[in-house]
Amino acid sequence: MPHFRSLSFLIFMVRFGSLVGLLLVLSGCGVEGKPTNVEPLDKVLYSGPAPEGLSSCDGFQVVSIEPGQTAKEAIVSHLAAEGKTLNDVAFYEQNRRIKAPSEKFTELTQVPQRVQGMGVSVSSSLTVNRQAVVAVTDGGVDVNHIELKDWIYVNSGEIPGNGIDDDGNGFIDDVNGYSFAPNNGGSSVQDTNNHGTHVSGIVKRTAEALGMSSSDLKIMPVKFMNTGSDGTLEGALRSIGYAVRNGADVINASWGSYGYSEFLDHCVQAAVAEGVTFVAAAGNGINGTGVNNDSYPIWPARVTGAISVAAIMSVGGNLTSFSNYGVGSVHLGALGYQIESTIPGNQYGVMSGTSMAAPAVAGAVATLIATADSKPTTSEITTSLVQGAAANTYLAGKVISGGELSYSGSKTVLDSIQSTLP
Ligand SMILES: [Ca+2]
Ligand SMILES: [Ca+2]
Repeated sequence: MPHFRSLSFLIFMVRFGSLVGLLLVLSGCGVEGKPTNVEPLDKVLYSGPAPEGLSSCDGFQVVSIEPGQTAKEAIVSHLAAEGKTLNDVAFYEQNRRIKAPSEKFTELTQVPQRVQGMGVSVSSSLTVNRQAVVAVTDGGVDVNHIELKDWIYVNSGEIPGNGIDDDGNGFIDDVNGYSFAPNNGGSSVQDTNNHGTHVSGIVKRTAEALGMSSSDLKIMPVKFMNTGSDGTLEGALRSIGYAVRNGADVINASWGSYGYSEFLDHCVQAAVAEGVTFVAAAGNGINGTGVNNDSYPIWPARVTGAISVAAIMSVGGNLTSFSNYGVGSVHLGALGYQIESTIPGNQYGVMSGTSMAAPAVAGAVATLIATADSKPTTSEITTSLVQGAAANTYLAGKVISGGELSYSGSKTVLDSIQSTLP
């Protein structure tokens, strides 16, 4: 039987080899002046006159760019028709494609790792004081997966399938989250590329290993990609806005871009200001080799207030060769090499990447939030993760904490912070 299991993993690796190490990358201007997958789209987003808070995520206007027009010409023309000028606009950006980079295929050389090994074991049972919701902004989630279905967020105010926005949140039939994926928006959040279901399984397994149950943690699927390469900046922004406005405590972003986006920067900062912990992958390097995010920032991981996560080989082990790092920009490491988790159709698969490390932190953060005496602030969570990280000699000088995810260490720090409050 164990042999059979290994075989099925190998088959999976072959079938889904292109997804191993997948980190979805917003295309944009590249590092060292080289463009990376720049694919601007025929829309321009603008916000004005003063985008405040979450309006950066979903309060912008979208204008089509006609053939032969630049983004600026399109918006100037559009504004002129309304008797306005660029002075009435806070900022604008051309919409762009989200692409998956070509990642180095990582051979399966050892028994797949399960998140339970990730320094997250606890001896005592948990006292859960509140439910925590983790939004997985990604390519959708198989909400019917036998391991995940009980853990999926349910919008109790929404009657499914009746074509009516019963809870009046602006989204029809959003009973399990919502999709902002190109040409596939709507109430179905079903995963069509494996990545989001794999990420969700890591969130669930991490929290479960810490003692959380399906009533303590809910995973909110917010989809903005279909294939892993066809998402847009617009969809990413709307996904974050949806998650925050509909009760997420934590947002996981296993995607990123080396190209700066003013909208994304404002949007993520707004999410954090609303009290949502934003956990992002530090990135899988450039051409498969990790780079220093201090010099080559990746977004949204680098946004002020976000928590950036690097991928390590094993508990106490080195950084993976593909993982980005940065003593001034990446907060901590977590397991991100050959991780077993869920994929659609009641299947299981192995993937490597900072995409896998981030949701381990998201699951631990959800557990910290659920078990704290009073709901922690985002800065309390960040302090707890950094100060409570387990020292790892390979990560000294590589990440802010010099260490890797430790739930028990973080819990101790958080309890200490909260006990000294008046
Ligand atoms: Ca609704
Ligand atoms: Ca409905």
